[in-house]
Amino acid sequence: LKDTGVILWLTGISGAGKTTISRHLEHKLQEYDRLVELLDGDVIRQNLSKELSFSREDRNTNVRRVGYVANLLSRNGVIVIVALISPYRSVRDELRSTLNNFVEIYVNASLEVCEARDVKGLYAKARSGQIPLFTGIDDPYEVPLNPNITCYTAEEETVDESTNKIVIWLESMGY
Ligand code: GGZ
Repeated sequence: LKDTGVILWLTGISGAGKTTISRHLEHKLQEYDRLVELLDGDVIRQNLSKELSFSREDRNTNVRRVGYVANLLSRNGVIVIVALISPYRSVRDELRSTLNNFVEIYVNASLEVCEARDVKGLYAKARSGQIPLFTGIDDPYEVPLNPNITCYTAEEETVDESTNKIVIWLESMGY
């Protein structure tokens, strides 16, 4: 991989596998001796975006903030992996058109599958009304219409396959 920075933006609903793929990808890219930084929604919301709610406005603020930081890093040659639900198409498109080297990666697993897995028990809480505005339950997720890459994480691909798909794409695009 050549040494320009890039923003690998993983979008998808909770439990689709954004964090899992991100961690694998991080390790894989480090094998190429590249600087890699992971910006994960779960972690970002504990520090950089601590005061933000899950309203549409606050989610979009979160997404724009992370886009801003990702840009600072990527322009200095870092490979930035972002794992955010980022449910609204308009703001994703805004970043895609304003940021250099922005790669939109749709981590695609159906709500049915994610809810059945319910790794963190969040879907059950959302269904019982304990978490309002939960993406996929009572808040929208707008699927990417033209992502650069789609990872099918329900049953179709293993984590390794999804990760390799991204690396191969980067190589084929000259990164
Ligand atoms: C969606 C929520 C919510 C609501 C808490 N809706 O899968 P997780 O648990 O570990 O990661 C999710 C994280 C979502 O934060 P993001 O910053 O990625 O979202 S956004 O891009 O929309 O700003 C989920 C948890 O926080 N979580 N409440 N209401 N996910």
